[in-house]
Amino acid sequence: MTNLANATVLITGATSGFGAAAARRFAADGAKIVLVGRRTERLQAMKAELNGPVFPLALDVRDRQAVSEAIAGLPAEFARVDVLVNSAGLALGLEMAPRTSLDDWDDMVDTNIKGLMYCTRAVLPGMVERKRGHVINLGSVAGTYPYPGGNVYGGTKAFVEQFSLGLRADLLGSGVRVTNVEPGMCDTEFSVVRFKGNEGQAAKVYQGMKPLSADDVAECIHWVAALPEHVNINRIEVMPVQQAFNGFAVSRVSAGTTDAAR
Ligand code: NDP
Ligand code: 8X3
Repeated sequence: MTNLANATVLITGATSGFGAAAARRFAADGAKIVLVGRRTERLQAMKAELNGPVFPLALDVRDRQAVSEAIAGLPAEFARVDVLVNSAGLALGLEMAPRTSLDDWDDMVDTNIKGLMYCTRAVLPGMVERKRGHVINLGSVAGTYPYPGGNVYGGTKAFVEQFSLGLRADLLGSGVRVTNVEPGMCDTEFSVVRFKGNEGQAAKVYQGMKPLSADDVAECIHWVAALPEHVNINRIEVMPVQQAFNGFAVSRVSAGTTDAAR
């Protein structure tokens, strides 16, 4: 197995959900953790909670220059990133495409695609030079299976899936591993963010079913990282037992009359 004690693990989106749970899981192994997020008070609270070497890094992953400078400027103890967990991301809204907000679309592209690209690009040269490392991306089942209102969110996660496979192609022979973790429904702050702070609407998403927990997903993230260094899990798709698939949707009225009602 890969020894994660003393490994440096940089986690984006570490102030909540999967990122925070992953930080706790890797810290339990004795890893050094770089916590990335925008909410500084949360970063400080995580630092206080985790026992061991932790470097809180307040950063907006959408800011290309800030990402590159912050990662290049990490203190020596945390500078050799062994594992990057790209968890910063969000869905905004569940509107049908003709009515959705372009600002929301921009924000999802800027965070889920461009932010993830910037963080990945910043750590890759060091990993390649050291001939070891692991990039673990948070994709989603939404990157593979479409659902109404998932439009650009699903598109960003399809990018993450294909980008992850493309990285595998580029990094062949480098010793660097890449995994796309693709969860289904998980009750984090994800739906509260998607519904712009409407906690009632967010709670309805998980009503009457048992979603994944952030710890369930952190266990998957940790498992792929802890496997022996010659083993690469390309994709790991994980859903709650109470989530599955539906049939294709069919419009039974003449063209042009229904879909406008959406
Ligand atoms: P949360 O909302 O609980 O956490 C999202 C994290 O992303 C927060 O720590 C937030 O920190 C950070 N973040 C968002 N925007 C930025 C930004 N611009 N710069 C830096 N950090 C940012 O959601 P989850 O933990 O559930 O989601 C994590 C990832 O997993 C996302 O990519 C999401 O799309 C994906 N996912 C979620 C699923 C779910 O059902 N929950 C299922 C499948 C995938 P801060 O606000 O402090 O910056
Ligand atoms: C989050 C899972 O199904 O809400 O990526 O899109 S879903």
